[in-house]
This record gives sequence, structure tokens and C-alpha cells, in this order.
Amino acid sequence: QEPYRVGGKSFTAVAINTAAKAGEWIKSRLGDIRQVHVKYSPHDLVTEVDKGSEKMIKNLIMTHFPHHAFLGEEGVEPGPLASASALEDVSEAEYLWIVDPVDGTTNYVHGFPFFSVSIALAYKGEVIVGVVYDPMRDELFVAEKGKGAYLRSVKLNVCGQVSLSDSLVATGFPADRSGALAVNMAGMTAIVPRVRNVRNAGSAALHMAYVASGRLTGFWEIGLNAWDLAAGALLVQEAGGKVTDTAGSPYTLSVRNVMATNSSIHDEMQQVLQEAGGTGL
Ligand code: 2AM
Ligand code: CA
Ligand code: CA
Ligand code: CA
Repeated sequence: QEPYRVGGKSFTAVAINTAAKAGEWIKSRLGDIRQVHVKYSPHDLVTEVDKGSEKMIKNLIMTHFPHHAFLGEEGVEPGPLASASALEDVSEAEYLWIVDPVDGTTNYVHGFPFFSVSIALAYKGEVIVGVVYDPMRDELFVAEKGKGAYLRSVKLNVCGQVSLSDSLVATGFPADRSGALAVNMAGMTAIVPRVRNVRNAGSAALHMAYVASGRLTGFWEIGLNAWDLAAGALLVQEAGGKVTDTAGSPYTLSVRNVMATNSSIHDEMQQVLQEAGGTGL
């Protein structure tokens, strides 16, 4: 059976339409947040828009594919091991949708216009469709396994830098202020002097989409969850890049410490992080 389609409905079309609808709605609510709730730590926020977006996405997907499994950030008990235990609960699923309804909630709360909707579909544990939508720029990044990654009608390719010294890379500062932040800072200290510069724009999914589109040479972050990475990982791979954990093992849904690059700088970046003790806890 061809895994991309069931009963004539294209998985990718549903992912695209759903991300576009949710993105439009979250954009329309920007600046209109009445309550910000703290989840696991004061650095871990959630708003009614995160919850509303996830509800909208889940409803749309489940209407089309009622027998598929669904894993969304806001349906999971928060905490440092959030997606690890949640992934166990859905490990038997053939088709699994993995959704971050707003990636970049801290930006969203502050009105910093950089956030996204991330929707991925995995078939037997492997991501086959990935969509990341940036409603502020109306940029929808889409990848299908084996068929490339696209922004509008343009096929995406990672950029050509071959050494760290010519590279623009991004990272994120983990919300978990104990171990993960210290590891990230160790990596930062080692990476900053070696690269052209470092950015932290606050949305892991968009950082990954930017690696895929050649706007960033690479990205790494400690302590992410499946929903931050699933769609972006396929985008990077389908654009010719490489995604591993920070120790260099291939990307899977359980990867939490991630490295995504144009492939050419991957080993050099991995080595710098490794030597600095910046790869994990
Ligand atoms: P979010 O906005 O969906 O929560 C920024 O460094 C990245 O970290 C974002 O993709 C953000 O996703 C994610 N993030 C924020 N809080 C987090 C937490 N408590 N644990 C893990 N990741 C988090
Ligand atoms: Ca969150
Ligand atoms: Ca996220
Ligand atoms: Ca989120």
C-alpha cells in the first residue's frame, strides 16, 4: 500500500491546509492574549492560543483520518521528559501525527514576530510528511519523504558553506535551567568564536526550516521534544542536509539534543560540541 494517501485524501494536502488555517488563526490573535500560564518552569509558557490551535489542528486531522494517532504538545503532561513518555504511549501506531501548535510561544507572548506551526506525519516511526508554517511571512515549508522540500514552488537546498568559519548557525536556550542550559552554554562558548555568528530566533521548527532553505548553515539545541523537530528534520533531510543527535547518531523521533546542518559542516560542528562538553547531560 502506498503510504502517502488513504481513500484519495492526500496526507500532505491535509497537513498543508491544516497548518495554514491554524497559522492564520494564531496570527489573528497576536497581541490579544489575556492570560499566560506557566507550565513546568517560569520559562515554559502556554496560552489559550496554543491550546486553541492544537484543538483546531487535531479536529481537522481527525476528521480526515480518524484511525490515525495524534501526539500534540499541549495534550502531553509537561516536564523534562514530556515527549519520551508520550512517544511510548503511541509506539504501536502505524500513522502518527506529531504537532506543535505554536512553536515559539515566548516570542508569541512578547509580540516578537517569529513563531510557527509544525505538523508532521510518521509512518511506522519514520517521518513521511513535514510542514512548518510561518504565518507572519506567509511562508509554508513542506517536505515529503523522497520527494524533496519546497517553499511555495521553489525546491529547497541547504547552503554551500564547507567550514564553521563561514557559517551562520542557530541555537536555542533551553527552558530547563538546570542541566540542559549549562550544556547549551558550554556549546555556545565553544561555537561562537568558531563561526561567522550565532542566532537564537526562538522557534526550533523555523530554525530547522531555515537550515533546509539555506538561510542558516546549521542549528543545534539541547532538550527539545518530538513535536519541535519532526517536521523540520524531514525538511532538512529532503533539502540535502543532515540531522543527528548531538553525539552524531541518526535522527529518530526520540532525539532531544539535535544537530541539523547543511551536511558539510556537520562533523566539524559535532566535534566542537563534543570537545566542549556541549552534547548532552
Ligand atoms: P515552544 O515555543 O513550542 O514551547 C526555543 O528554544 C525552543 O524551545 C522552542 O522551539 C520552544 O518551543 C522550545 N521550548 C520551550 N519551552 C520548552 C520546554 N520547557 N522544554 C523543552 N522545549 C521548550
Ligand atoms: Ca511550549
Ligand atoms: Ca516547540
Ligand atoms: Ca509549542
